[in-house]
Amino acid sequence: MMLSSTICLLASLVVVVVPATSPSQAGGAAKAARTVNLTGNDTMKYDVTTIQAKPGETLHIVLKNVGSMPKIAMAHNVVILKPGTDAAAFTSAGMTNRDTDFIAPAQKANVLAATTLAGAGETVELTFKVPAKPASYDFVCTFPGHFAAGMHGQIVAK
Ligand SMILES: [Cu+2]
Repeated sequence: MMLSSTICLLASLVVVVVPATSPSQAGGAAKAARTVNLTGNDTMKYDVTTIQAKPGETLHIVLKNVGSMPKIAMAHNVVILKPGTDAAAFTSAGMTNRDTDFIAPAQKANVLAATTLAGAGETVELTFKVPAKPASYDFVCTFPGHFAAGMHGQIVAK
């Protein structure tokens, strides 16, 4: 048989280790998304409110609602806003828009990425490719009243 000997061709994997302090140059091959886990609870708080990121990296944000109240009364999401968006105005505009996860249709252009709403015990997620330019991105929970109660945070990309 021609195939009596096995030839293994090993593709050489080159692992490039970028120093943690590496500044602006974020170019190169797309890397796997980095997972960031958050929780939301019945006191309307995220457990993580600042997410440090590198410009150009892809974040996979996973939110778990660790509370126990019924979803109709207490649900959480993560909505990342375009820089410059007035987060208070954004969330109050959406308060009556239950069918669109409390995001006003007129405000949709200010959303860079969003999860759906998670009720008690549920997990929701989003993928966000951080733009190459260093910036900070507010994220909010759009469930009525939650932003005012402090349910918001920031992705700091630098
Ligand atoms: Cu919430």
